[in-house]
Amino acid sequence: MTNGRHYLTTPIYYASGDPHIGHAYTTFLADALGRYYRQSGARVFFLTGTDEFGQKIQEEAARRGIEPQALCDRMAARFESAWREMDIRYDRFIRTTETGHQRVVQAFLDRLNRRGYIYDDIYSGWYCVHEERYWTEKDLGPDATCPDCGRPVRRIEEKNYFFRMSRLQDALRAHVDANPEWIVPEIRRNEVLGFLEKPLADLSISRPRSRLRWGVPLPFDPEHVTYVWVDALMNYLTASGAIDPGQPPGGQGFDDVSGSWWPCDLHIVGKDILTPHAVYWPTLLMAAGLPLPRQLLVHGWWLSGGAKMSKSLGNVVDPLDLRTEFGTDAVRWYLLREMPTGADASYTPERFLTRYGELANVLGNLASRVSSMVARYTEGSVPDAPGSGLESAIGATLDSYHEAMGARRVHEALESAMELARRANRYIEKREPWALAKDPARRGDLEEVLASLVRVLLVIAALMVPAMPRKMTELARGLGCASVPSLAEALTGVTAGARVGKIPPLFPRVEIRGEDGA
Ligand code: ME8
Repeated sequence: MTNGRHYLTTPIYYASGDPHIGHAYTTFLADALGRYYRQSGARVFFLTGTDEFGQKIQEEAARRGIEPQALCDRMAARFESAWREMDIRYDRFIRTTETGHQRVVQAFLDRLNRRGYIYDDIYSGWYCVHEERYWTEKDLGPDATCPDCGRPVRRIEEKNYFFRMSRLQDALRAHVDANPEWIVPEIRRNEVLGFLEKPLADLSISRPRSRLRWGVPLPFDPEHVTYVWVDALMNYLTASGAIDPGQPPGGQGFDDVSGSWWPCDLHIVGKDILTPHAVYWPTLLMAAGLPLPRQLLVHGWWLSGGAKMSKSLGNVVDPLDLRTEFGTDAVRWYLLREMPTGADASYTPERFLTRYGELANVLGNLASRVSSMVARYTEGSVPDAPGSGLESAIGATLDSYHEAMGARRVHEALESAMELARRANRYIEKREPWALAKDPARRGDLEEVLASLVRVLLVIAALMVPAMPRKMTELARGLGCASVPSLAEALTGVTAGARVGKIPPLFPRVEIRGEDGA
């Protein structure tokens, strides 16, 4: 976060398929960090969207017998409504077919061309449409298949325009060396450093229109369209508002990005798209003379049965299905808490139920115990007492929570908040409010214990709201607040006399249907 502002992004997802749990994970992660920064008082700009050009989209549209634009309109609407239903608080949903974006792409490429970074040549090699990637002979799997997705590749020989990426190899390596936190976690940084040990090739940035019509025409040769990855990466710049393609070269904003959201503070991506983000994108920006994004957070894959969850493998869990039974927040919590940020994790129904059980038994149980004790012992009103009973536990939690969030270990931050709930449950066992309530001489102690418990619940609500905005709002309302208090407000304590209602189970028991649906 710089100067109280934070610009963060998800990848823009291909408009060729429906949103699935992998997309949802990245988007929840961005949403949780965005909410965390907002809560800390920052101005946040959270960007997501859809990637709508390229051969993959053109072919999917043809397969469905519709125009590519119609497919993109349909899928962009699907993503937007999925994100709205899942409480994603994005500020901008970008679609790469927007005219404004296409003009930024053209202005960017025109600038690279003027700066001597573009040349044309004949490309001959192999191409995988699904991954939208070129491969060399030695990369290929058995029977001329794509080493990433296993599909057959195509032999291609055509004129392409190239970006002189090789020129920037040393500059990029120097940047990665000098900025240890630029790519997190470290394993991904090391992967990029390893990649940069070998000579960096130039990057093909175009496709002939004779082969692919669905793309942004090159400003210097309209018979060619921009390679989808090049156009896609530029979405982050378009949305920042830094570039005004309507101005003549020299006045479009490339030399002064102040007043815009550029540079981006945090790009969040999956490890499958590390190279475009850690190599193509920064070198393109360097060539254009633009500042680089401040950080790249690279997360792992959700696996199912040991393989990456992906539409083509047919092992995808639809997050919307889980939501119907368990609610959005349980899904958000599971994904964010279960996956160590940066590593891979396996989705299993058993682990999902274990995490759900923890929400119900630790947090849900704490909330209902506290609300029913306040109802029973102090007539449903928050007692007028300092409520400092769990002070040191709260202090330790805040330290570890902020430390983990800062280091992008969101799962650890959430775990520290859950641990505070466990501490609060133990505090109840230890202080036995039911015993204190029997002794009028200990009325002061009882009030202090209950005030401490209400306070700690509000702190927990403030710590967990980035992951579970809906449930934590329900909790805060049950404790007499209009909405989830900021951490600072939660810490100053509870309002004496606030009305605490009986909080219905936050995470109700769910009847699990068997295989046969019975
Ligand atoms: O790559 N586990 O789009 P895409 C975790 N359009 N995350 C996953 C996942 C899984 N099993 N599957 C997908 C593209 N993701 C390009 C991006 S950006 C300028 C262009 C997430 O629809 C993860 O964030 O294939 C991954 O990087 C992204 O979805 C890929 O989405």
